[in-house]
Amino acid sequence: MARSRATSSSMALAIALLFMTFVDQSYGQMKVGFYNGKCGNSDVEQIIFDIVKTTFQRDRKTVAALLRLQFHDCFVRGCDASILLDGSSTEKTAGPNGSVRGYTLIDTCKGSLERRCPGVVSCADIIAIATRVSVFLAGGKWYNVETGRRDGTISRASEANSNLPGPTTPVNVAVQLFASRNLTTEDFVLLLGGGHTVGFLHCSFFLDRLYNFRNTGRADPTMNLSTLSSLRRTCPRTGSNSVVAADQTTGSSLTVDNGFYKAIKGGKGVLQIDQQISSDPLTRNIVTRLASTNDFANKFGSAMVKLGRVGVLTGKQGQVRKSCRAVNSS
Ligand code: HEM
Ligand SMILES: *[C@@H]1O[C@H](CO)[C@@H](O)[C@H](O)[C@H]1NC(C)=O
Ligand SMILES: *[C@@H]1O[C@H](CO)[C@@H](O)[C@H](O)[C@H]1NC(C)=O
Ligand SMILES: CC(=O)N[C@H]1CO[C@H](CO)[C@@H](O)[C@@H]1O
Repeated sequence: MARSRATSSSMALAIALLFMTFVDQSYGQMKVGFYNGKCGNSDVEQIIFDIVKTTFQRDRKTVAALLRLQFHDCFVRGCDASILLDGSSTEKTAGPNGSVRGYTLIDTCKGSLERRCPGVVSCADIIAIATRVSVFLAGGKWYNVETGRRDGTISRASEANSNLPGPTTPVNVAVQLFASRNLTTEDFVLLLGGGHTVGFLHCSFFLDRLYNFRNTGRADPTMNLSTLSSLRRTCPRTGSNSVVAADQTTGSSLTVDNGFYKAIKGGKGVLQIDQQISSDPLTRNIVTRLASTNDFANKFGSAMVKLGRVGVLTGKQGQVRKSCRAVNSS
């Protein structure tokens, strides 16, 4: 009796172990500290930290560049650095990517790492590590990033055009788009607000709200009137290529904080979707909570970690590129 119980429990253990091995393979081998001991005596995350810090100290907008870069990479074919590939019709040539920046910073990190340990650190992981560093330097809480991603070999402009949401995408559609990437409604609100708390927006993306909202010939009635007149000064009806802060809370536009949620609660959202998450029944309670508690500070990092899991290539999938801008020639 006792013996057969022992046998069946060791059987169960063996099955559990087998199952865990299987799960481990199918869900990939990402983990915190994947590069520990893999780059000679060099600390991969420290090398990236130092480079991002130098760039950030020259230009605090580096955090916006990297957050948007990671979002656009992960939403198209997963977090596989496909956005970095050069070519005549790759993702970076697509309309929604027109103002994405940060490519040379990633090149600098890659160059430094290739000199120390060639072919070890993927470009997809560099994006995730560098973005985390910039979030921390801009006032966000430190979060541990999982690493072990491999780089993709395919990049298509058409896929960027069809997978990235736009400023007038309805909230419920955006929620679905995030859900299809295993991101909850709260993750969506955290990520949109965490990105747009530091970003700058070109007039063309919200001009309709200032002058001719849904062809009414008037401004969007949900916009705060003092924000409306200020945005109209920066963005006249025609001809402006200026930018305004997506976070209209005074003094908060370069900091990773919950200022964005406070701003949209006061009608100061700049993009249509930014304003709408404060009133849509799917998201408004989350916005209210993030505007008035420490939840954003505590949860943004884990939402970024989940963003970093979307569609990753691991193990023997993909490759580790030699240059982030080109697929390895075989
Ligand atoms: C429904 C979701 C989203 C929509 C429709 C959207 C749309 C946009 C648009 C239209 C711009 C303006 C680009 C320009 O003026 O050149 C922008 C900027 C930006 N977005 Fe989003 N976005 C979304 C979600 C996110 C997320 C999840 C993040 C990051 C976690 C993010 C980060 C940024 C940043 C940082 C900028 C400013 C870039 C800069 O200043 O260089 N966005 N977004
Ligand atoms: C609009 O913004 C102004 C200036 O920040 C603020 O005093 C006012 O309360 C806001 N209006 C509404 C309706 O939220
Ligand atoms: C979502 O999660 C499931 C189960 O963990 C996984 O199989 C799937 O690949 C994930 N989807 C994306 C887009 O990452
Ligand atoms: C870096 C890059 O290729 N940017 C392109 C993004 O898309 C716009 C619009 O198609 C192009 O004008 C940019 O050159």
